[in-house]
Amino acid sequence: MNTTVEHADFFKTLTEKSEHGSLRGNYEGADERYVVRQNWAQYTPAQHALWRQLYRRQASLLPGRACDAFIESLARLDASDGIPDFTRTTDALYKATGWELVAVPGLIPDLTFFEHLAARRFPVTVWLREPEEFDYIAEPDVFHDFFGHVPLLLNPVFADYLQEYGRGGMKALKLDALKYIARLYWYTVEFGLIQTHQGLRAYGAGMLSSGGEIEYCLTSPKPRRVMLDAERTMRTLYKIDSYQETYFVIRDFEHLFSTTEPDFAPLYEVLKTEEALPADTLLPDEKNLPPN
Ligand code: HBI
Ligand code: FE
Repeated sequence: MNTTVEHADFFKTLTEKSEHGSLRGNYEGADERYVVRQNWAQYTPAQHALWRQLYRRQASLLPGRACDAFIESLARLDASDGIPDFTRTTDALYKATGWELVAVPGLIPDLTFFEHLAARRFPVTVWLREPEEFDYIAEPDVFHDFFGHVPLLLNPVFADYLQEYGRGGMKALKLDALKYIARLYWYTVEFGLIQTHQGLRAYGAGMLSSGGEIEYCLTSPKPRRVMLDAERTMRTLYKIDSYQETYFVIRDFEHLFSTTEPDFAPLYEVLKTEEALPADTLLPDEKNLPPN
């Protein structure tokens, strides 16, 4: 199976699944914002051990592949010993950038997700994958959400970007433009690359929490690597069940912030008249950046 699926459709399917009780999380105790108690004491020694294994493997892949801001911030989170207690992380995070972590059962509705981000609250899934899922898991778990997403919340510019993204998401829903803003999220927060003096580095949680794509995205000659541009990125379809066919590259986190800051309402009007671009598109005037 290797199909291009719209992110919005993907999440719609998941919402339907949750209504039929087949999303993995336990949504019963969730409040109206889908927040639950992490219940840290309930994690078993085996789950903490699996976390340490996941952490050790993934941390060993970061040098030369993840951007420095990610590596430095991950170390500051002090999360190598076991599944972290979110309240402890929040203490450090709140002091650094005013962000908090909230525990959620798993995927949550788009509007709720955006509202959390706009209020500088990052939703982190509470459950951990099973040992058989060490290398791949379809739904985000605590390892993906925490290891992949939380470190960069310590970076002030990225922290502001993600809040701005949440505000943009709320506006996009009103303008019937979810699929466009979801593509931007996918190609930045999940699968973004950044230029450095040492070459390309990963900053997206999707590849930073993946054993294979973290190397593929930087060195494989197969995928395209093009500079991030709001219109181009929001026009581009993406793969949810294979490595990406295109990565969008930022110069620095200011580039990311300034791309997201403008009011996208006029751009959505243009995008609605345009055909979406397949995930493997390279436009005639576009430079395909070389792999490392
Ligand atoms: N819920 N827990 C969780 N994590 C996400 O990344 C997420 C979500 N709900 C909706 C959603 N993402 C999308 O709206 C964005 O990825 C665009
Ligand atoms: Fe994610």
